[in-house]
Amino acid sequence: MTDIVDPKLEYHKTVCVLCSNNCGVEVRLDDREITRVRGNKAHLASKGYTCEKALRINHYQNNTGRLSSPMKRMPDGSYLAVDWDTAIAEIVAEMKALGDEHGQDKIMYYGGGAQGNHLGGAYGAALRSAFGIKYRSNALAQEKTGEAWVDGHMFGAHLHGDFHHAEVSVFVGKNPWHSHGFDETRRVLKDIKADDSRSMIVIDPRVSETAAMADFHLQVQPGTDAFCIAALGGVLVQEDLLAKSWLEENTVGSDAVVAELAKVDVADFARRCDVSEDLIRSAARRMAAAESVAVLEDLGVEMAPNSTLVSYLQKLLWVLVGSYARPGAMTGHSSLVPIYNYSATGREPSAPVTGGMIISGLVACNDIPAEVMTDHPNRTRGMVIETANPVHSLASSEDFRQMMRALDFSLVIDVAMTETAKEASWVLPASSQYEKVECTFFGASFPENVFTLRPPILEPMEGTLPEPEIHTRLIREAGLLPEEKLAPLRAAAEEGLDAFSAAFASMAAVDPEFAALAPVVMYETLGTTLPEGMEGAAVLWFTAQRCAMKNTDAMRAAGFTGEATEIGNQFFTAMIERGVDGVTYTKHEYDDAWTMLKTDEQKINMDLPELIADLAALSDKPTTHATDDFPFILSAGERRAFTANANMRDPEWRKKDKEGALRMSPADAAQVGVEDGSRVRITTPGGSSVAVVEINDTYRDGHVALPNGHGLEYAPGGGDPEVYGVSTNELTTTDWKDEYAGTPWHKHVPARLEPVS
Ligand SMILES: Nc1nc2c(c(=O)[nH]1)N[C@H]1C(S)=C(S)[C@@H](COP(=O)(O)OP(=O)(O)OC[C@H]3O[C@@H](n4cnc5c(=O)[nH]c(N)nc54)[C@H](O)[C@@H]3O)O[C@H]1N2
Ligand SMILES: Nc1nc2c(c(=O)[nH]1)N[C@H]1C(S)=C(S)[C@@H](COP(=O)(O)OP(=O)(O)OC[C@H]3O[C@@H](n4cnc5c(=O)[nH]c(N)nc54)[C@H](O)[C@@H]3O)O[C@H]1N2
Ligand code: SF4
Ligand SMILES: [Mo]
Repeated sequence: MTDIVDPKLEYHKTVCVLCSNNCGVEVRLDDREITRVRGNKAHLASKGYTCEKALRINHYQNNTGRLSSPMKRMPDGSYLAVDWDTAIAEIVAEMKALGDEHGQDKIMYYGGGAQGNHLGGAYGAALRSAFGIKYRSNALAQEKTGEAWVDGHMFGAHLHGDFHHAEVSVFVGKNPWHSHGFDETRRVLKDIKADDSRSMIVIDPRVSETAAMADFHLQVQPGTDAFCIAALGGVLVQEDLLAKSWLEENTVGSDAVVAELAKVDVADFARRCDVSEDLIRSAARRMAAAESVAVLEDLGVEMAPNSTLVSYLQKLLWVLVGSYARPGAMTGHSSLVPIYNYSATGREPSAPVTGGMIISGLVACNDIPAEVMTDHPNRTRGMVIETANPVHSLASSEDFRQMMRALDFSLVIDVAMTETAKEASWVLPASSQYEKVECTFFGASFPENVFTLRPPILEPMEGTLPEPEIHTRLIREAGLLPEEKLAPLRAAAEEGLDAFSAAFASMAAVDPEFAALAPVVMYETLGTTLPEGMEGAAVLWFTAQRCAMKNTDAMRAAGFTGEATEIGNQFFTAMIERGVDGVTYTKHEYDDAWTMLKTDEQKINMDLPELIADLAALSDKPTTHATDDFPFILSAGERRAFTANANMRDPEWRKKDKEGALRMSPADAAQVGVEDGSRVRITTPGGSSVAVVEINDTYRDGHVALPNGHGLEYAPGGGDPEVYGVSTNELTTTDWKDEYAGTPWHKHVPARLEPVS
């Protein structure tokens, strides 16, 4: 008998990194290949659930696109592989020189985290402090900042919908069957469908996989959601379906908006969005009759006309029926690191050149090229881009390419030589998300919340470094981490977390400048006492402390003991020891959902005058932006079975439809004169591309869609790269955007189609 197990048969716990759910998985390894993937049933949030995308995750970890050396752009445009020490020294010298000449606030930071990769962003905060970087942005500023603006003013908090228990679930421009967005998504959708006492309302122009399961599918004409949702609100008000005493007790400022909704001509708005008035009325009545309603919006409305108004109207629906702070309803939630900063969500325009709105501290993505390509004295001249591929993912790839070349300095930190990296002056290769400790930041559950920290399952690929180490090296090179300041903290860390807490607190009290570098200071001190490979988790000690300070009672209810500092330390220890299965760190009472509101009197504020004025003027707004020249509406970047933003460069990951077809209705195909599998030229005001056609009867006539995450360069055998499919942002423009948040209208791009022989 022997107890030696074949290492190839052993399972290692980690998560799937392809969407923000980060489902817990167990994988088998053969050397560095991930050979088998299954759900981790012990994971407290995902409970063994995965979708099909996780099963072929090896294409992310191992592919010919991985970068293995720092790269420096040469004057002729070629890239030279250089060693790490040289790269770090030259990068720091260039950043300092730029700052000395023009001011450090002329460097912008973009990115910091993708779907399962967040510690880089946490350490990036230290980089920003170290180099005086003031302005920043990330992908949220091209999707969620309009909603964040509304949340900031209505609740001062980010909210969670309890779809696991909601009597009525409403999905607005959201296809959770494919895009997920809450734990165990498909299980939950199937449960709702199987239960006669629960209902699902979907607002989507397409019979999406989710809409096909709905009890009420409001199949709006693309871009007309504001009319549809205003009509739903109009029915609630006009048919006297409001939770009146609840509203009186729990909200402020309802009068103006209720008066406006009373004026909505429901029949007229139903016609404008092309949904039957009866269906709208019965959906509204269903919401009003329910014990609980939960609503989730996503890109179908966030990237379409009137997006910020739609976010407001959508939230009014569940507020009007009083669905907050009970099971199945909407609530606030705890978070280890809040995703949004509502105190940095003003009403005043403030980006340095364009004067665009800065929401949650983020410059609107569509404004970024204009912040660079101008002769304005405050123009951005340098950029640090981490875990993001803006040339591919932001509106108008061509503008972003030109912008990259117009910068005096640019640094990209990525695992691949991406479309953005190829335009940068420096590229640093990061270790993959399976080669370093990483965590899930988007966990947003209530009353219980789970945090997942996962150890590496592989050594860093040769030549790469984890982001915490990269940021630390840059800051050390700048001379900001003197040994005499680190030594006492390191000694305290050796003694244990209590001693470290005390030492860190006294350092912060006397040396705020050093404390501003906290993430790298913790990495260099506490990090050295953590198990091998877990050093990068050091930054989470501080966030665990902050979380314990804020949620002391809820963390006690979750099983932690003692005062806030001890609770924080216990939580930190728990995540290091068993974070891969998730740690339940808060257990709230439903009443806590009220104290989570950061509004006056902790009531819901319904009065957003700008948006009420927009609602009043809605009848003057067009219902489509199609024109004679561009008669179709293109949804540029749909989530499908095998899309994962730009995280899968290897097309072999997809078994079918490797290029990503342009889908259209049978009638549209007949009218354009194309068949399944034929080629079509698609032209928009932003550009022109050729796509393969798929005829699909789930689309409305006039509405066509291309998948996201395609059109990436990839060299299958490591030879010359090829481009697979259409890169949607070759077709989009930066001026096609929401007037508040500056978020792009990617789901509503006017287009022309011509057959290609
Ligand atoms: N498989 C997969 N999952 C993902 C991702 C991925 O790349 N692949 N990416 C993740 C990310 S970053 C995000 S932000 C989410 C996005 O997730 P979703 O927003 O759900 O994804 P989309 O498919 O872009 O758009 C959702 C729906 O909007 C509809 N739509 C189009 N136009 C309109 C309109 O005018 N009005 C309305 N009401 N609906 C419209 C589309 O028909 C589609 O069904 O997905 C996440 N999950
Ligand atoms: N037209 C159109 N454009 C869109 C969308 C759309 O629907 N239509 N969707 C938008 C949305 S909602 C989003 S969220 C954005 C997403 O776009 P981005 O924010 O650019 O993010 P990702 O595409 O997820 O790419 C993340 C980058 O991280 C890299 N990466 C992966 N793992 C690691 C790692 O461990 N370390 C580092 N340093 N890098 C790593 C990948 O190689 C990739 O280059 O795209 C947006 N773009
Ligand atoms: S893609 Fe998302 S839902 Fe699917 S397994 Fe991965 S993390 Fe889970
Ligand atoms: Mo996104």
